[in-house]
Amino acid sequence: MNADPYRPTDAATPLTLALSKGRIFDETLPLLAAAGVGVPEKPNASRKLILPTDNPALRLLIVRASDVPTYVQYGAADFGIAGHDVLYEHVAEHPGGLYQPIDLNIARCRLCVATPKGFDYQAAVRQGSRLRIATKYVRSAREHFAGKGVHVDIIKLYGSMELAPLVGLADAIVDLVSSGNTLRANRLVEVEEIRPVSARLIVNQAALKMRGAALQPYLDAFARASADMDGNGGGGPLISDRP
Ligand code: PRT
Ligand code: MG
Repeated sequence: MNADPYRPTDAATPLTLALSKGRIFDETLPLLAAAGVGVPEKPNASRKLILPTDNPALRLLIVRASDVPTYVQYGAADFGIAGHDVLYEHVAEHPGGLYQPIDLNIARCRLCVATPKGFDYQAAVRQGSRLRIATKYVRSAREHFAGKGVHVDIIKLYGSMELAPLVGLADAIVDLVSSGNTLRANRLVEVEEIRPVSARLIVNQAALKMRGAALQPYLDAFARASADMDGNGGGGPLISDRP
């Protein structure tokens, strides 16, 4: 008998895929379709946090984007989909327990440094000024500026980084940019790209051992579909437990 009904281990229990609603959910639907899985209910419409699929062997767990690695690491979900931005920060504080077998090439954007229009970032860097940086991505920002030899004070925010330079909280932000519309709307400009970002499939290491046969068809289908989606034919397996 399973002692803990919240941690099902029975092979009859559906596999659980953790992901966030919004762009990651939307861009995952074609990957699920490639694996032969349809999702009849949408997270916003249903408000359910556990969504069934049309395959009784797979269910979806809808969680906050930054919580996806935690659910997978602790085995509450067998696998999940999370942005590299989120994973890079998570893995530094909670190493181990996660495989990142596939770059899914979805939810693509770039992690950037942005400043108010008119702020001479290159001059500030040349002059060795100490910069105040607002960001949700503390590890990425710290490493980026350390690599350039720029002294920074990092101010951790949880949302709307774009606001910080407008009200004098920071000189610059480190944030994700896709179309650039949010920066433009707030009179900010991108001054440096730190790295491109896309979403990864992550797998709980124990689940891979115990339920590998059930997981493998999804890993294969996602790898094929994401390689097709990537114009360069890239993507594909990339076994590592580090982002
Ligand atoms: O929104 P919430 O606080 O719940 O969590 P979240 O922001 O982490 O989730 P969500 O769904 O917004 O993002 C999930 C993942 O999508 C992120 O972890 C990224 O890997 C990826 N992604 C891709 C993005 C973007 N593109 C993106 N543009 N995540 C956020 N943005 C934001 C960005 O932070 C900025 O505020 O969109 C704004 C910029 O967009 P543009 O198009 O105006 O440049
Ligand atoms: Mg968001």
